[in-house]
Parts: sequence; C-alpha cells; structure tokens
Amino acid sequence: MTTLFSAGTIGAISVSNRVVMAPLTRARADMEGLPSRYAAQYYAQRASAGLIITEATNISKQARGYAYTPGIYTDAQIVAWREITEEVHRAGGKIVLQLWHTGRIAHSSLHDGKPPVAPSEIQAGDMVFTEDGAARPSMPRALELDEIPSIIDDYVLAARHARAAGFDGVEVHAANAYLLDQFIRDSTNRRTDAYGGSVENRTRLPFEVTKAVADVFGPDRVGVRLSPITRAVGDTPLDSDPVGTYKRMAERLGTLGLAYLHCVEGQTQGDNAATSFDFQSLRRAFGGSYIANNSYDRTLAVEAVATGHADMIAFGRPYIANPDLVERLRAQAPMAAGDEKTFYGGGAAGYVDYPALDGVTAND
Ligand code: 8OZ
Repeated sequence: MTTLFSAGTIGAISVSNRVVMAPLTRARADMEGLPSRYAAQYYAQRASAGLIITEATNISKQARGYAYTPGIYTDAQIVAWREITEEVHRAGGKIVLQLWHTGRIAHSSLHDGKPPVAPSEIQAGDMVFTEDGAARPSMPRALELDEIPSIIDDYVLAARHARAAGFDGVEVHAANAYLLDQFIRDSTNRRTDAYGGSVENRTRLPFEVTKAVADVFGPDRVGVRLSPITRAVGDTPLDSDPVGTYKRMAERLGTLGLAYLHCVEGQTQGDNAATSFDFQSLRRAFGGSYIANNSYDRTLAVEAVATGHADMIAFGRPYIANPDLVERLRAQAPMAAGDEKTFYGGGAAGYVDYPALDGVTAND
C-alpha cells in the first residue's frame, strides 16, 4: 500500500516520500531578483521533502509584481539558482522551480512607472509589497494580441534557464489569480479575441504556455498549479463557473502527459475546503498524478494518500518553522509555530534558524 512515506515517482522525478514543500514567497531576494544568499541553506535544510517547489519566481522583468522576489531571467540569477539546486541535490532532495508572471497583481514602481500587463484593464484590490511598503496593485493595461507570443517566449526562456540551473523540473503557476489565472477567470478576462470569452479561449494561454514549457523540459518534468476557489491574491472574484471552467482546464492539461496537477483546495492561506468543491473531478479530468494542498495536517495527509485522494501532499506554512517536517510527521512529533513577523522580508532570522527536532539546525 502507498503511504505518505512511500517512495515513488511523480512524472520522471523519483521521490523518497509523498511530502511536498509547497511554494512559499519569503521576499528575501534583492531588487536584481537574486535569491537570498541564505536560500541554498534554507532549501537544503528542507531536502528531506519528497519534492521541493520553490517560491514563485519571475519569468521576466515584466512578470514582477512585488519587490524582493527572485527571477530566472538573468545570467546572475541562473548562477545563484544553480548553487541552490546543487545544495538540495547534495542533501538528497528534488527541486522544481515555480514559474511566475504576476500580471495585474503588480506595482508600477517595479516597471519604471509604467502599468503592469493583464488580460483586461481591471485593477486588483488587496496588496503587493513595494520598496516603500505595501501598496494597492496598479491599474494594468490589457495585453495586445500580438504581445501574447512574447509572453509564451518568456516562459520558454525561463524554463531553459531553469534547466541550465539544474532544476528537476518546473511548475507553471496558474493559480492565485496571477496572470495565467487572470486569463482563466471571466471576472478578470473581458477579452474579445482568441484568448477571451469562451472557456476554450480563456484556458488557451495557460495551455499554450504549459505545452511550450513541456517542450523544453519534457512533459513529465512539468507540473501546473491551479486554485479554482480562492479570492487571493488581489481580492479577485471567482470565475462564474469554477467547476466547469477548471475541469476543462484540467482536461486540456491532461492531454500533455505532465508530471502532475497541483491544486490549492480552498482559500490560499486559508482553510481546507476540499469538501465543498469536488477536487477529485479535476483530478479525474486531468488523469495524471495529483498533489493536494491547503491546511492538510498529519491525519488528513496520511488519509489522503492512503485512500488515493492524492499522490502527494504539499505543506506550505508548516515548512517555515519545521525544516524536518517529514521526520516530524513520521514520528508524530510536535510542530513548531512560525513567527509571522519574519514570513516576508529580512535575512537569516526566521528563515534558516528554525531547528530540527534534535535541536540542531539541519545541514549546518
Ligand atoms: C504571498 C505573498 C506574495 C506572493 C502566491 C506567490 O500566493 C504568491 C504569494 C504569496 O502564489
């Protein structure tokens, strides 16, 4: 029987257990998009996860929405990420890079005062962080139809860079109301061209991007993250038919032979709502491996893998303060609570100083 602690494979990636470190924005990169100098240590401390998905990483300068988030579009960034993948591999882990374009969840101060780009000219609510603190995302401008191929090209280039940096694969971030999800939802997409209107048209860009990225890495090293029922980020209204729309998205992605589909089963950073939305229908529509995420505790995670609800379970916030989460889950040991003041921004404190169970900071 497969358990949370069984080894296996997800696409072409062999994993030592079914625990995934979910992507976590920690806002410790510099303004050139170089990951924190502590990031190699941070990720290597967490290498006992079956799979690490990195923090969301900007595919281009245009993709940036927030200050202090890393990128994968310059040579220096590739070099910095290579050091991180090497440390994780040395510690026996597997790591994929999450490819991110924020779309309208972005601030013009990151774009020389110019507006960010989005499917349509509709401003997001909520917050992004800028060099001057939290701010409302700026009014975006709608992408021209003839600009869309260059967005796909940016994803392709980012995937090539990820391969050069030694990643085991990539995850396309099509969740949490960022650019690709802005195309999917009819609440943020009012286009009248081939990328708006029908479900077929609204799922076109995420599909084309994923297909293009799969051509770089091989489909079995590419996953996609979706979040059909979250308003975060940007206080974004849901699609008018989340079940139908995301089921079709999952079905289209299923034709590509990908490594996995990864779903945020509820409100991002909120409660688990897997009971109020039929995530298994998305999984069936996709037909491949499934990573479940959002507020799973040990009991839910063990059960979800044992019953075949999910192939792997991604833990986000618990990974902040529990570098040895797998060992703690295995031993049914107590979990440490993270300090919210150091979730975003800063340096080593609250990042690489959470001890493992034995009191020793992992991989020191
Ligand atoms: C928290 C703060 C900033 C960004 C996401 C990339 O929710 C994020 C994010 C989370 O996917």
